[in-house]
Amino acid sequence: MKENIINRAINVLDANFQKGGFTIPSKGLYPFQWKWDSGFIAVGLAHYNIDHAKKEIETLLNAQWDNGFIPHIVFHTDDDSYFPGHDFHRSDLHPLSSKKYKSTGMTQPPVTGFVLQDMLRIVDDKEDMLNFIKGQIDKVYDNHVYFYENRDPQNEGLVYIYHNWESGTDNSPVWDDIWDTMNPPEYTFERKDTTHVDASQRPSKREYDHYLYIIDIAKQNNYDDAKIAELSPFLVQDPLFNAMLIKSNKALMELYELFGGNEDKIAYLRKNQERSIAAFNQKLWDKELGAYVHYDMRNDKPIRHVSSSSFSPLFAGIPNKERAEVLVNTMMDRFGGDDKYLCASFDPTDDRFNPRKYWRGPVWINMNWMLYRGLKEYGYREIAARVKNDSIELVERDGFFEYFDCRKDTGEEARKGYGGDNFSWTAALVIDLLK
Ligand code: 9WN
Repeated sequence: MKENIINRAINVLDANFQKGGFTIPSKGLYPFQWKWDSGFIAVGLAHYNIDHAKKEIETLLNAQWDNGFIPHIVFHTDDDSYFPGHDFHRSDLHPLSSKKYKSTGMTQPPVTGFVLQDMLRIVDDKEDMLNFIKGQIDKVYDNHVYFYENRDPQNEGLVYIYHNWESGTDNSPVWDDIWDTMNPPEYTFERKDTTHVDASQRPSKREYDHYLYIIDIAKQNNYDDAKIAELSPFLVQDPLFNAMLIKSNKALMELYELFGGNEDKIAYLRKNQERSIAAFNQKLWDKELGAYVHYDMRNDKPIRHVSSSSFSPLFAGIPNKERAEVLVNTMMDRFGGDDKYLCASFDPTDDRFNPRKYWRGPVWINMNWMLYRGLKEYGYREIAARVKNDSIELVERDGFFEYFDCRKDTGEEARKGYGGDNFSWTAALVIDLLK
């Protein structure tokens, strides 16, 4: 059974691998290369096709801008089955954008650092992988420098995101608080996602108006970070994004230490790491909720909802033991009922929870993969095992979907997998969980 599911996962990844040296997240729905998808995908590939794993990362890093920025989508082809495409995003507006690749002008969670370390963990031929990492690591380091130098206007140790697509958790109910502060124009455009996936599982038209409006403002300012920090109606310190940065900082420091030399880079990372962890625990911890939350910098207030992003700091080793205990209790109280799979993407006790809609409640395998590892690291072996088993059970029963209903009993509906089918990171991370 285990071998069978791994073989099926390999078939998904092989079918999604493109001639250009990258893997699409899902055929039809997502026809390009996405930043954080690529990282998770490379972890799965490293188990059985090291060349593809290396290529995946190399191709992504080739699209890096001259200021260290790595875009969230690299448009390797002219495929027009996705909206908004490169002609809407216009990365050429930024003077330092890649001349080789068209891309978006926004980024995604910085997973690449810890992914390099994971690739090294997985492969047998350590020397070969170390050589590969040596050739790539400075690009990832430059990306971290970009974040600290351009995305932290108040020099706090926490970086901002200016778009919900940068968070990776696109239509999380957390953003509803921000949409309430905005009134974007009604755009006329042709949605492509809802031709691939049932509209009830995707964001609404009005939500897309907000998404496009924020990009318009960034474009009017040629994607200038300082201008965006000054003008974007969406400016958020996101716990998931910052936890990924912290996790990857740690990986980069450990890898550089392994290579020897690079003292200046290690010192830079260490200084920022300490500041980041302190600021994270001080600013993003909500004592009353017993969880980490997002902070709305534009309106200067915390966004007080619990989501799967609230637990991602476990993966990055951010809370101390006592705080981790509070956090895990919050998770089990709100998300952990026997009637549910772990872990819903949004608080099932909150009015905004929707078990079928994208980031408003369904289980996502990448979040579970990080949660599993974080829980294990803090010694919560049983809960970690439940997260792993739930993930495998959902995939085994329904297939390699993008997200899954978190309710065990969905009444009449037989299927619990939603969104894109044959979804690459679901396949990749199932391989890693099972190996
Ligand atoms: C926008 C590719 C991406 C993931 C995101 C997920 C979804 C895109 C979309 O798909 O977002 O980036 O069009 O909905 O939310 O996490 O990286 O799989």
